Amino acid sequence: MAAAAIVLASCASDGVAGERVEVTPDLFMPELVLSEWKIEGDLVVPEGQIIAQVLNFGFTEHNVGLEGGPFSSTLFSDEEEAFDLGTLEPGTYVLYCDIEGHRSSGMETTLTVLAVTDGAMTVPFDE
Ligand SMILES: [Cu+2]
Repeated sequence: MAAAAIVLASCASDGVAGERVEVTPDLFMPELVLSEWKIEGDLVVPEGQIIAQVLNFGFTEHNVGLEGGPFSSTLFSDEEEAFDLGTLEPGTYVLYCDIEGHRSSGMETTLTVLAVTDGAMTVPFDE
């Protein structure tokens, strides 16, 4: 089961510090939304295999990936792709666009992976 994707029963992005968010094993794709010059979307996810739906809402090409890890394809405007980030342990990871100049323009953010205990994860901060 560890390799399976996990569903967020409610959107963790709306979480309040200390809240327990139930997660159940199922197919769920956090969304990562790319535009000029930011990476937005579901940036708090449960541990395990993370398959994100990457959407390029920008005007130009973008991609997204983990520092030291896999990268999505480079997507044209309005393209999207299912992107397997791999199986992630709890912690924080840097996501960025590796097209020249984009990261320094702001296309970098933090992905927070939370531990799942007893079928739920605890949101550590307000968003
Ligand atoms: Cu970019």
